[in-house]
Amino acid sequence: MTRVFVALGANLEDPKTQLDNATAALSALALGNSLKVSPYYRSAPMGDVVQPDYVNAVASFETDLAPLALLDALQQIENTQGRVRKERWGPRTLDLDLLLYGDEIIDEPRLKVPHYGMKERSFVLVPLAAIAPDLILPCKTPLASLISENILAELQQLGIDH
Ligand code: 5RY
Ligand code: CA
Ligand code: CA
Repeated sequence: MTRVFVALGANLEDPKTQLDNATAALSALALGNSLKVSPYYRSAPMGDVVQPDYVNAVASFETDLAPLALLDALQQIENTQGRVRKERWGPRTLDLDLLLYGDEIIDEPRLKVPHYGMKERSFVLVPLAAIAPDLILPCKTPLASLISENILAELQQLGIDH
């Protein structure tokens, strides 16, 4: 039995409903009553693609699925909710990213865990902290220090003194 964390993102076709439907589907993967879901956060799109704002959240649950079986299940939920693969990093009805699989480090062609971008993305770190404030990543870094670093980097980019 392993506790896993999954990032949810949507910016097409009523994003909040997409996240509601996705969390209902995730609850079917979760053992017992282990599912936790963060609040939903509206966030400006990161990356170079012009696209609508996102609604982001993070869910966590316990599972007996192996990592690749879990990845298959997440991709099936994306497909069921009308995910169409067009441009890279473009808008989507639902994106589910496996962030953490217990404290395992996985480096396979189909699956890299921890998720490569999570340490630099407030739209992942902030909802993650809402359900797991004391989390330490497999690299031993506390989540709270990643959030502080991110806030400092964002202030620096804006040219705000601190
Ligand atoms: C950067 C580039 C591409 C960050 C950067 C992506 C989401 C990224 C998003 C999402 C929000 C994407 C991947 N620098 N913006 N942009 N939420 N996904 N707010 O889920 F994330 S495309
Ligand atoms: Ca993503
Ligand atoms: Ca993804």
